[in-house]
Amino acid sequence: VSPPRITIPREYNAAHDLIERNLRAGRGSKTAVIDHAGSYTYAQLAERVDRFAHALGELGIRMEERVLLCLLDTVDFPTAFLGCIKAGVVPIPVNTLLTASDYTYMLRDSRARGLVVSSALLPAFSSAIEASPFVKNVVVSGGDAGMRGGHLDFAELVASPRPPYEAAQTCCDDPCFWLYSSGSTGAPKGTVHLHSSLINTAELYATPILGVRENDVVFSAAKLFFAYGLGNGLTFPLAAGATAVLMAERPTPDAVFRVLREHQPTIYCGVPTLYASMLASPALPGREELSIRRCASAGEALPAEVGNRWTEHFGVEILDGLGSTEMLHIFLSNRAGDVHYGTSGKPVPGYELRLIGDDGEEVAPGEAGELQVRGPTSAALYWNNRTKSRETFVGQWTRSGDKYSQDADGNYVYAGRNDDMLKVGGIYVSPIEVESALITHAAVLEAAVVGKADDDGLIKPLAFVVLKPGRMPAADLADELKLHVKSKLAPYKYPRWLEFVDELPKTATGKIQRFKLRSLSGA
Ligand code: 3SK
Repeated sequence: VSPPRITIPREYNAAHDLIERNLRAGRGSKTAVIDHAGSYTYAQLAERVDRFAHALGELGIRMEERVLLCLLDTVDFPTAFLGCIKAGVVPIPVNTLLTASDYTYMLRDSRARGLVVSSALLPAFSSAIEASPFVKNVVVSGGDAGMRGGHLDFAELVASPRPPYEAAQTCCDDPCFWLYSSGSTGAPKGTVHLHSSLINTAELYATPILGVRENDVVFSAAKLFFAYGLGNGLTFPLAAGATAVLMAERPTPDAVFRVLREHQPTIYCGVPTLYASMLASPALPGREELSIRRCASAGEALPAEVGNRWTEHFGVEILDGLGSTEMLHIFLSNRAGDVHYGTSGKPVPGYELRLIGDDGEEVAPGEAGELQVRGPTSAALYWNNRTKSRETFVGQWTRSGDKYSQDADGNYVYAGRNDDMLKVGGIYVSPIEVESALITHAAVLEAAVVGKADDDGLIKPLAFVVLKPGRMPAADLADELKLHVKSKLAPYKYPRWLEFVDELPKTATGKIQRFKLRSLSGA
C-alpha cells in the first residue's frame, strides 16, 4: 500500500483548518461537540474559538507564548486549545491528575504566560501559580465566583460577541502545541508539536485505519490531555466533520456506560484497563443497546483475552494500536477485518518502522529489538532539553523505548520496555519516582518498584520494601505506605501490591537488579 500523500500549504494554521473546513462544507448547524452541559454546533464552536483568541490578545498574550491548559473534558477544552492555536499562542494541555509539585515544574519549565484551569483543579495550582514568575493571567473554567478565587471567568471571556478572528500567520512547521512526556528519570519533557501534525494524524490514521466519517459520533474515554485522547476526541471528529462526545467525569465503567447509552457513539476509544473493567462490570450493556461500530485501544498492549471477550459480547473488533506522545498518535495498528489480538498489528501507511538490536543494527526476523519510527508527525524536539532530544529524535527516526518483535505474518508483538518505565492504565509511571516517594516514609530504608500483571494481564506497580531496623512488616504498615505514596504522587502511581523483603538484589556496584525482582513478580 503506498502511503497517502498529504500536501499541507506552507502558510497553515491548524485551528483555522480544523474549523473552516467544516464551515466551508456547510456544517455550521451540525453538532460538533456534546459535553455534560449541552451541545455546540460547528458555527458555535467557531465563534467560541474566535472569542477566546481575541481574549488572549486583550490579556496581552502574544504569538509563540505558551498557555498551560489543565482542563476537564468539556467544550472549554477545544475552545481554549483551538483558540490559542488560532492566535499563534502555544497551548500545553497537561494531565489533570498530577500534583502541585508537577504543576509547579511545568509552569516554570514552559514559562507559560497564562493558565486555563477547571475550577475543580484550581486548588492544585495555588502554590504553583505563586511559584511561577511567568504566569500573568489565570482563567478558570466552570464553578461559581467563590471557586474562581478572584481569577478570570472563562465563560465571561467567551460570552460577548466579537468580530471573526483572523488566524495568526503561522506556517506548517511552526510550533503549535506541546504535550509533557515522562521518562524513567528526570523531569517531564515538553514535547513540541508542529501545526502540520494534527491533520496528518487524521489523514494517516483516523480516516484510513479507524475509519472516522462525517456521520460518526466519536467518544474517547481517554482524556483530551493525552495525545491519544486529543486525536480521538478532538482532531479526528473535527477533521471528518463528525460529532465529538466529551465526558468530564473520571472514566469509570458506569460513567462510560451512561455516555454510551445516552449519546449512542458509533466510534469508541478506550484503554485496556477500562475495556477489562467494563467487561467485568455487572452493568455491561447488551450489544443491542449500543450503536458502536468501531473501537480503538492504545496506551498499553491489549491482552488478547480482553479483545476476544469484547468482540464476542459486542460483535465489534477493537483496533489495538501503538502510538506515542512524541509521534502524536498511532503509527502501528490492527486493521478492521484483520485483527490479531495479542499484537499491535502492522505499520500505518505513511510511517516506516524498524527494530534495532543492542549492536545498533536491524534485528533478524523474529527477534526483538527497539522499535523506531519515521513519519511526518514526529515532534520537533523536547523543550530546553538538548540531551534528551538528541537521544530520542535521531535523524529522521524517533526512538520509542518499546521492544517489539514481528510474528511470521508481519504483525508486531510487544516485548517490554527498553527502560524500566511502566504503563499503568495507559499512562507512564516511573518506578524511580514511586521508590523515591516510598523512601520518604520514616519506616522505609530502601524500595524497588517493578510491574506485575493483574488478573486481566494488565501491568500495575509492585513495590519491594526493606524496612529500617526496628520496624516490623505488617499489613497495616503496607496500607500506610500505599497511602503515603498516594499523598505524594498522582494517585494512579501508587503500588497496588507491597512486599517486605530483607534486602534488594543488587549488582556489585550497588545497582538494583530489577530483572530479578520482575521474575519474582511473575511479570
Ligand atoms: O500509548 C499509546 O499507544 C499512544 C497512542 C496514541 C497517542 C499517544 C500514545 C502514548
